[in-house]
This record gives sequence, structure tokens and C-alpha cells, in this order.
Amino acid sequence: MILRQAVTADPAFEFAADVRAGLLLRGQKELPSKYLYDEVGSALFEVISALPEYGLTRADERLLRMHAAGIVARLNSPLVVAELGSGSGKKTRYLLEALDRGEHTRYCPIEISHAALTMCARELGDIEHISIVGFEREYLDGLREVAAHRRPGEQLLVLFLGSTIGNFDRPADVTFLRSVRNTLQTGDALLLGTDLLKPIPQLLDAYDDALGVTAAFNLNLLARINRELGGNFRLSDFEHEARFNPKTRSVEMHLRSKHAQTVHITRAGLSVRLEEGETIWTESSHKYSPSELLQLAMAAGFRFQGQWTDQEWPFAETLLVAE
Ligand code: AVI
Repeated sequence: MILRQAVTADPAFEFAADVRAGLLLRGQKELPSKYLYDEVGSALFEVISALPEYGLTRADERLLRMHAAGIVARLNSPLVVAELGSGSGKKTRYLLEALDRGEHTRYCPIEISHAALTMCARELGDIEHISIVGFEREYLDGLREVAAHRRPGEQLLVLFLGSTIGNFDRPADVTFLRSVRNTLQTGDALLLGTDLLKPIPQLLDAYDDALGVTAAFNLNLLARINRELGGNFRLSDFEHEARFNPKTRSVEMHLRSKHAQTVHITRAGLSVRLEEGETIWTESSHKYSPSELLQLAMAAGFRFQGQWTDQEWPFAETLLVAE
């Protein structure tokens, strides 16, 4: 794999600033969900993906396995593929293998995690007609760079799988997709994986599993603040909570303070008071209806090209074309 790394601002400084801003909010305290994914958090997310209660990743993978040929048949060639947040790249294999159309295809995973890029190169490096160029970047920065290096006549396919779009608040999801659209040329494609609405008890189980892996994934955010920013959170003083917000049609993860307490975070220069029962909101996972997805796509400047849905775990892969 060829790797393009970015010169970034001090990540610990940015982390400290975001933690400070989120915990000093007057009303609902919050921490950005992107910080759930350090090495421990990413490993826990891999385990979540295998849990019986969390069908999302399996549905995504099943759809790609079953429909890769049908999806690829709707794309032009030559093609360059950019994936926003490739993770290990496991499920992308089905699409890349289906792209064996007698020519070489560049696959550009875009990830802020160096470990994920390495894993992805290891997982997909054996596919003969594919060359991998990894971008250690934020999504839009990486995509702009892929777009800037495209060759004349190449169609760009962007993969945004796993319902990561669901972790954006509405309407930040449209804003983000519009930024993706504005990086593309007319006729380029986006394959968007989204989790669909399903019965609330099923959703709550998916985000509060019996083994407590999702609870550990959530609590690890406090552990990470302790490790990286000199915090003194006692994990046993907090409990994981998953709740469905009907207004936003999302499952929210919170960390609930079991009693009144004050926490100090040295490298964020912060002391924060939490009341008994007060929560820190750490993530929202929005769930969509198929018609809402189309509105979202149109509002962002795409037109509908095809959709594949899973019956076992309602989930959709939607192929969109930039207008
Ligand atoms: C990565 N993302 C789509 C997952 C989700 O379902 O929102 C993260 C996750 N959070 C708790 N469980 C899984």
C-alpha cells in the first residue's frame, strides 16, 4: 500500500479542547463520538459487530456479498474507488473482487486511524487487479485529495458504508453529503449504507447488549480521557445508557453519573461537577426510512440509481449519482 499521511495539528490539543467545550456546556453535557475510536474503542467496536444483538454490520456485509455484481454493473470504467472510514476493509472485498473487469482499479481508503489503514491493506492486499493508496486523513480532506489526483475519464465511486452517516446529527448529515457531492464531478457515484428504523426494543438491545460490550465501548471514552488527558474519572461511578429519541429517530448513548461528583482533567485544565443522574451524551445513531433517504440524497445533490435492502435486519445500500 502507498500511504499518504497528513501533517496535522496536535491531536491531544484538539482532544482537550473538544472535551473542555463539551463538558462545560450549560445544559446537556456531551463528548464527540469520534473519540470513541482509540485502539481499545476500535477493538471493542469490532466485537460489537459480531454480537447477536447488533445485526447492522452483518446486514451491510450480507448486502454487499449478495449484490456486489449488480452494484458494479451500474458503474462506469475506468473507476477509482474512495472509501470514507474503511475500517478493516473486510466487507469492501466483495465489491473490489466484483470489479475484476479486465483493468486495474485504484482503491483509496480514507481513515484517521493508522492502525485501520494497515489492517485494511493486509486484508485487501491480495486482490490482483486492485492497487491500494491509503489516506491518513479526515474524510473530506482525503476525498479532496483523491479527487485532485483522478485521471481524465475516470469515474469516482465513494463508499460510505456501515451507517456511519447515522452518527451525524440531522441536518449535519445533509451538509456532509453536500460537501461530498461538491468534491465530485457530475456522474460520479456514492454508495451509502444506512441502518433503517426497526422496533425500539430491538434497537435498544443492539446498543445495550447482554455481555456489556457496548457499555465498555462507551465507558472507554472516560478511560481514554484519563489515559490521554490526565483525567480522574472513576468508571464504576458511571453507567452506560442507551435510549431512543423519537424526535430525532436515533438511539443515543449516554454515560450516567451514579452520584454527585467533581472530576478533574489536568491536561484540559478542567474541573467539572456532575449531579446524581446527570448524563454525558456520547453518540447518536440515526435510523432512516427508505423515503427519507431519498429526500436526503436529493437535498445533497444526488439522484437515485438503485437500492438494495436486507430483510433480516432492515438496512439499505443506496447507489446515488452526482447530478
Ligand atoms: C459506527 N457506527 C455506525 C456505530 C453505530 O451503530 O452507530 C457505532 C456504534 N455505537 C454503538 N454501537 C455501535
